[in-house]
Amino acid sequence: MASRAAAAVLVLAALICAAHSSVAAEGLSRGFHAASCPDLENIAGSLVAETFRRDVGVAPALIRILFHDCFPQGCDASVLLTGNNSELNAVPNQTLRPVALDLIERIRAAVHRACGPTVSCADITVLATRDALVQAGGPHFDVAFGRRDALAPASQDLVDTLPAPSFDVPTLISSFGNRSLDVADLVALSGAHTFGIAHCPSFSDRFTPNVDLNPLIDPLFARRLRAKCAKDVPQGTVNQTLDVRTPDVFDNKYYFDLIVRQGLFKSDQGLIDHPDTRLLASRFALIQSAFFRQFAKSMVKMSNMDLLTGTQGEIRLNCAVPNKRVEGIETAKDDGHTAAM
Ligand code: HEM
Ligand SMILES: *[C@@H]1O[C@H](CO)[C@@H](O)[C@H](O)[C@H]1NC(C)=O
Ligand SMILES: *[C@@H]1O[C@H](CO)[C@@H](O)[C@H](O)[C@H]1NC(C)=O
Ligand SMILES: *[C@@H]1O[C@H](CO)[C@@H](O)[C@H](O)[C@H]1NC(C)=O
Ligand SMILES: CC(=O)N[C@H]1CO[C@H](CO)[C@@H](O)[C@@H]1O
Repeated sequence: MASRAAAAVLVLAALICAAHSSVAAEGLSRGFHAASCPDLENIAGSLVAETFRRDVGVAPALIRILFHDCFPQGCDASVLLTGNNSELNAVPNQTLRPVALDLIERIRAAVHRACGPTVSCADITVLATRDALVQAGGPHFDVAFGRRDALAPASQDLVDTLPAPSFDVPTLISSFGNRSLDVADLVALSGAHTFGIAHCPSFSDRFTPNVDLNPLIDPLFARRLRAKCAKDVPQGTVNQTLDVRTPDVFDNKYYFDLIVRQGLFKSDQGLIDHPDTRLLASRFALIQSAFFRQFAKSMVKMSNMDLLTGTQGEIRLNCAVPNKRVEGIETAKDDGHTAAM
């Protein structure tokens, strides 16, 4: 009798553990801010919606910021820091958009005004991205809270681990694999290129006269890119939508682009050509719900990479500046994207 009860308890415990781990990374929980900041999600949601009405580009801008935050050293808002050795000054970040950096800081200011400094910039970045993705037509992904902010930016070496658009599929698989992201994560998360823009220097390998035809590119598409971009390298003042079909909507049209060889980057186009990724990319082109399901799953994984929790890091009082600088000689006014508080 007793052993049966014990077994039942064990089974129950195992079930609870399994359910728990699927919901949140260690140290995070859905209700982390429920008591200390009950209005968090309302405040963030309405600021995201209001900004999206003004500029739909805020949605792709946010999700790219999240990727560039999480991938190098974890989702710790390190990418938001300004200053000498900041990640924002590193090459891949030169095109992160101010409208989204500003929005994150405006949410932080409003949330801290309502609740005190209880919510990190890292949590706010994930939350704002979740809401913006839904605004743009994408799937809802599950967000648990409790992230803390980094004290300093990631090193240049770590920022350099961000994948480049010139990568072939084996190199992309290696790059993602190094961060515990698998092939399904790669194919799905690349689908974020279904909205937003790129600047000409990012895809000059796709329109130069002796264009590398592996993977193939639609010749008419290549000619259009050349006409638009040939004179804009290396300046990068001209932009091109990543998805030529529905540039502002989060849907599965990106995978259609790949089928007709109108993927903008070599890293995109390769996904439909390489045997390791072709089946999944085709499936996502055919079945949007399959793409959305995997995308939501992969976003949970990405937004829980290498977190600071508990007493690690800090709750930043200005997303662009470590607290020791806010309190020190340098004031927040010196920095790029600050909101009045
Ligand atoms: C698979 C490897 C990836 C490569 C090589 C890559 C590369 C790039 C490049 C070069 C740009 C254009 C930058 C510019 O010229 O302005 C870009 C834009 C973008 N990327 Fe990626 N990316 C990758 C993965 C991701 C992931 C995982 C996400 C998010 C889940 C993402 C989301 C975006 C978005 C939304 C934009 C448009 C940003 C905007 O409109 O402001 N990318 N990416
Ligand atoms: C940035 O570098 C300059 C020159 O090396 C230095 O004077 C300044 O204090 C640094 N600022 C920060 C925030 O570290
Ligand atoms: C993945 O990690 C290995 C071992 O550190 C490294 O040699 C390789 O270059 C990495 N792959 C990519 C694409 O960064
Ligand atoms: C992209 O280019 C279009 C057309 O030239 C321009 O109106 C728009 O402001 C640009 N977007 C960004 C974010 O620079
Ligand atoms: C958004 C942002 O801060 N971008 C910066 C990236 O780095 C370049 C310098 O390399 C700055 O000019 C940009 O302002």
